[in-house]
Amino acid sequence: MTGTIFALSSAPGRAGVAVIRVSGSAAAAVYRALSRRALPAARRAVLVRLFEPADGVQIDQRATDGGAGEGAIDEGLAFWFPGPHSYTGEDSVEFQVHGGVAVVAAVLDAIGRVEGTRLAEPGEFTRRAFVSGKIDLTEAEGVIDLIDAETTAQRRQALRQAGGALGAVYDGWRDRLVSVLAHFEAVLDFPDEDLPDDVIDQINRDILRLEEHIAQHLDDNRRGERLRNGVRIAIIGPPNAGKSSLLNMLADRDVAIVSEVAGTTRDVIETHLDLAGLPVTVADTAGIRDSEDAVEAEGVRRARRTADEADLKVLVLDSQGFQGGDGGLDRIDSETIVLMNKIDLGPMPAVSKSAFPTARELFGVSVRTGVGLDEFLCGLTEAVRGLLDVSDAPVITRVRHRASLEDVRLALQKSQLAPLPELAAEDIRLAVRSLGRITGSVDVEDLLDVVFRDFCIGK
Ligand SMILES: Nc1nc2c(ncn2[C@@H]2O[C@H](COP(=O)(O)OP(=O)(O)OP(=O)(O)O)[C@@H](O)[C@H]2O)c(=O)[nH]1
Ligand SMILES: [Mg+2]
Repeated sequence: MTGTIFALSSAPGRAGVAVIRVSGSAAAAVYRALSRRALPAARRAVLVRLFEPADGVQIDQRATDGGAGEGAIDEGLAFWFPGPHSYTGEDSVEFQVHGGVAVVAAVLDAIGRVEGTRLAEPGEFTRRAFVSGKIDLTEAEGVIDLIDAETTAQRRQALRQAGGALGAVYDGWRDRLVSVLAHFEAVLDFPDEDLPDDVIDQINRDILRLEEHIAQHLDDNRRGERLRNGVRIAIIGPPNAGKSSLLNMLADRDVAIVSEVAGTTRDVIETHLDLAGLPVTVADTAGIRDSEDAVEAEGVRRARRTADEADLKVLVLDSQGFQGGDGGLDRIDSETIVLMNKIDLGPMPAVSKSAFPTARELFGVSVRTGVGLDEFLCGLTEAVRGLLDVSDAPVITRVRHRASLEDVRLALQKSQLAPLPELAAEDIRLAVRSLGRITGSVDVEDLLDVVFRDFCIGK
C-alpha cells in the first residue's frame, strides 16, 4: 500500500479526453520528468507537452508551462495538487491528455519509468483518502455508489453519503456514547466522590434514547439498500397470460420470447430498468401450473422462488380465460399488483378488486394495444417509490451498516440489564466500537483516552 500510484481514471477505450492520476511522494518527480518543466502553481491548469522521462534532460526551471521539443507523446492539461489539499491527501498530479488508446498507453508507460511509481490497485486512490483521514468509510462507499449510480434517485442518495451525511449521523451517536462512557468511568473510578445522585439515571436515559434512535434508523424497510440495488419486481402468473409481452413492453425491446404456446418461458429472465428515475430489476418467470415436464416444473419452482424473493409482484392474468384457480393467485399480498391482460379481446370479467382483497391494486390492460397501460405504469411507479427512500434523511445503504447497528443495539440493551456498572460500561464500549466500525474512525481506545483525560481534569 505504499509508493506512488498512477492509473487511468477515466473509462478505458477511445475518448475525447483521458484523465490520468498520480498520487504519492514521487508525484512531483513524475511531473518534472514528463513535462521537463518545474512544478506549476498549485491547483491551476497548465498546458504541457509530455515526454518520455530521460536521463540528463535539463529541466527548464523558469518555464512552468508550454514546452517545446521533438518527440513529445502528447500535449495536454496538467494539474499539481500538493498534499494535503488533494483527493488522496498526498502530493498528486493529474494529466488530461487525448483519449486515444496509444496516447494513454504511452503516458502510463512513461509514468511507470519514473523511480518509485507503480500502477494503482482498484479503489486505491479512495482508500488512500480514507487512510489519510480525508474521508470516512461511509463516504468512500458513497463515492463508489456515485460511480455506479444509474438513476437520479441513486445518484442523490450516493452524493449525500459521499458528502458525509450518513457518517455524521453515526459519528454523532458515537460521540454521545463516548460521553456516556466517560460518565460511567467516573462513577467506577471515584465511587467515594460526591457525584450527583442521578448520574446513573441520566446515563440510562441517554442510552435508552439512543437505542430508540437506532431502532428507528434500522426500521427503514431497507429503503436505502433497495435504492442502491434496485427494487426487485417479479412478473408472475399462469402460462400464456402475457408476462413476457409485459416485460418486453417495460424494457422497450425484445428481451423474452413471446409465443402463443403455453409454457414458453422456462428460466427467470431479468432486466434492469429505469422506471421514472427509479432503479428496478424486473424478472419474467415461467407460467405457474402443474407440469409433468421436468424442465417446466423446475421453471415453475424458480418462478415461485423469484416471487417470494421479490419486493413487488405483478400478477398477470388472462382476462378472457380467468378461472379463479389460476397459477400465482396464492402469491398475492399487499405488494402485488394484479393485471387483467388482453382486454382488447373482450370486456373485463366480472371480477373487481373484491376478488383479490389482499392485492395492492388491480388494473385492466391490453399489453398488445396499450389500453390501460398508463394507469398501470403510474400505479407501479407509485409502488416502487413507496419502497424506496426518496427523502433527504441519510439512510442505511449496506448490509454492513445494518449488521454493525444491530450489534450496537444489542450491546446497549445488554448494558441496561448488566448487574454491575463495570459490565454495563464494557457493553457500552462494545457499542462504541461497533459504531466506529461503520465509519472506520480512529482507534476507539485512543479516543477514550482523550475524552477521559478531559473529563478527569480537576479531580
Ligand atoms: N390479444 C392479446 N394478446 C396478447 C396480449 N398480450 C399478450 N398476448 C399474446 O398472448 C400470447 C402469450 O404471450 P406471452 O407474453 O408469451 O405470455 P407468457 O405469460 O409469457 O406465457 P408463458 O411464458 O408461456 O408463461 C402471445 O401470443 C401474445 O402475443 C394482449 O394484450 N392482447
Ligand atoms: Mg413467457
